[in-house]
Amino acid sequence: MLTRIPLVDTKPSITTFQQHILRQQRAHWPHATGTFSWLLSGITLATKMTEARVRRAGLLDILGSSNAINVQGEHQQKLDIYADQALIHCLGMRDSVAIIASEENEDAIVFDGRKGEGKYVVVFDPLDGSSNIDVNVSVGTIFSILALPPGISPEDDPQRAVMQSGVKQLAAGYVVYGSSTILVYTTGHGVHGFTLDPSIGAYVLSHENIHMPTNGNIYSCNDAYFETFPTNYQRFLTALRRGETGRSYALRYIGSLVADFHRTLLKGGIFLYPPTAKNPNGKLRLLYEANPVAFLAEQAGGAATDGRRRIMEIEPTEIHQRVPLVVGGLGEMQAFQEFYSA
Ligand code: P6P
Repeated sequence: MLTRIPLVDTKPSITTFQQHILRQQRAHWPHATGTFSWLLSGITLATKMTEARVRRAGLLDILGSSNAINVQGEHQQKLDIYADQALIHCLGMRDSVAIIASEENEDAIVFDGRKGEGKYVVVFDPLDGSSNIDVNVSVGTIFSILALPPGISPEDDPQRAVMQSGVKQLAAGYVVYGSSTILVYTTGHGVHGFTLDPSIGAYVLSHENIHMPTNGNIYSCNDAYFETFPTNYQRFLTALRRGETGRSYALRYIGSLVADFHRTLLKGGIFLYPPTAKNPNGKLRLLYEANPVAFLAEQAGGAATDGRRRIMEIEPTEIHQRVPLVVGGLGEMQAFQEFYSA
């Protein structure tokens, strides 16, 4: 006697990041071999390792500086070091990765013995916003994936292989370790967000096809430096505050790029880190902060400039190069441009 098995709804109630990558691969790169997807899974694994530490930072007594100083001359928080090592370890296990560059390491790292297997370059800020770790404010990991340029041997010229303009990015994303842990990424086919479900240890699709609102009601910058911003930035911010751009705004500034950008991506508005007296070229890094943020912003319908130029068209001249960053919805970016160019 046959036992009837009740029909099961096979429509997935959840889509994991891994499933989403494979779906994107089938849709856009049907002939792909899966090495790119395998690479992305290495990044997500490293962020889960970091997330576990971030969640328990206070308990593990790893708060506070490790007394090491990184290439930026900043006191390295122990979590910075852990996050950096987790990414180096996980990406080192992916034969398709030829070179990595990190905010925490002066020079690019070449994975030797890849015998031509290495096809990708990965640049990252392993733990952005580290100055906020001790006060339990959101921090994040930012990454950008590029192809190894043809004709460049990783061993011979790793720096040149890393220094590519943002339009060459194959994928970019971030993980924000906040009230929940959210991964947001793009491969050039929209921007998608995944929330980490600790009960199953998987990133689950929670924000499909994110679009940045054309106009928002929040502007974000470190107001303490206002007096040292260039006058065109001051003119724009003063007009914004007075409602002269036609909308009213609130100021929100967390001091962690990933958290400030994540809010701008979802709510719209504008984030600015202008040139200042202390950082005349801006503070944020082109390769592993501004470029991935710009790729995501543009894919979500927004824009990102250094005040004048499209971020993604800037040709890098050094790995840790700083740039001013203005990123937001098209409405605010247009208003900024009018004041900047006036
Ligand atoms: P400031 C954090 O240290 C960081 O690198 C970014 O995450 C953040 O946007 C910026 O610096 C904050 O800098 O000068 O406002 O403290």
